[in-house]
Amino acid sequence: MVGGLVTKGTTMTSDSDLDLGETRADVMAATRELDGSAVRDLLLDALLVRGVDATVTQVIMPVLKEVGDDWEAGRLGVVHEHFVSSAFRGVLGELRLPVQGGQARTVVLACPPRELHDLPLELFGAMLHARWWRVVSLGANSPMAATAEATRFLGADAVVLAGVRRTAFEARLPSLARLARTTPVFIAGQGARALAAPPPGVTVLPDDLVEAAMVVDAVRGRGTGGDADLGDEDAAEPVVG
Ligand code: B12
Repeated sequence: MVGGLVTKGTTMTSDSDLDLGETRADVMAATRELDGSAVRDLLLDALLVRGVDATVTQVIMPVLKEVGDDWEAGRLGVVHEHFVSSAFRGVLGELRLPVQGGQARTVVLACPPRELHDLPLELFGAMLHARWWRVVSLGANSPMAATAEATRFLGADAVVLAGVRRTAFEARLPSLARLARTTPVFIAGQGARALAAPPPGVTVLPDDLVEAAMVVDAVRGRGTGGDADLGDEDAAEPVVG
């Protein structure tokens, strides 16, 4: 079965009607088999034929959700969760060619302190990259001070933070509001959506990744990133290992 998947994946189809439902099932099957080259070939095929938006929203995110749900239910092991995260990151990394030129805008991506669920944000970064954004990702559990520093250093045009837990944002509202004075700040994920109200100047992104990418992509011009400073509440930021 896995050999069949590899064969299919390496045959780069030119068919624009490539069935992403089928690809999704095949990626899921390859994940159960821990077959990294099959996952890679299937995803590269889909990315080349159907593009980043469709592949992320119709294949990668659903597989991520299914693996997460199966893991929680005990149908898959922690090994599958780690395997799929690593395989997806690898494929997306292969696509990330340098974005340069006057039209390129820069976005800083980060998960707030203590937030470890960074994979959906990385996938979102691939979608912004496909829209000619230079994506600078700080990853999981990023101190707000680091996010502000990167924003200032890069003169970033936008900042996107994502988190599953509401508390990841609740403790950071003053820092987020300060950052939003100089640079457009977007927050996303279940934690952001669960906030009673976002801090002033901060936009909550919709769960739909394509819609969310369009919201961020509407940002024009280079932000100053200038006076982004550190919040007092970040001073004694513990770092999760
Ligand atoms: C994989 C996973 C992990 C991985 C994270 C891997 C990674 N690098 O991302 C690891 C092992 C690190 C992890 C750790 C923990 N996790 Co966890 N994890 C999950 C799991 C199984 C899948 C999450 C996932 O990726 N889902 C797939 C995405 C596609 O779905 P989604 O998160 O619902 O996102 C949707 C939207 O919110 C939106 N979205 C999400 N992010 C973004 C970002 C942008 C920019 C946009 C536009 C949209 C968007 O897109 C999706 C569209 O529907 C979930 C349970 C589940 N079945 O979902 C638990 C879950 C999220 N984890 C949970 C918890 C509690 C933890 C831990 C505290 C302990 C634990 N029980 O394991 C730790 C530490 C967490 C921390 N400090 O941050 C809880 C969160 C509960 C809560 N809301 O507070 C969950 C729900 C499990 C549960 N039922 O208890 N986890």
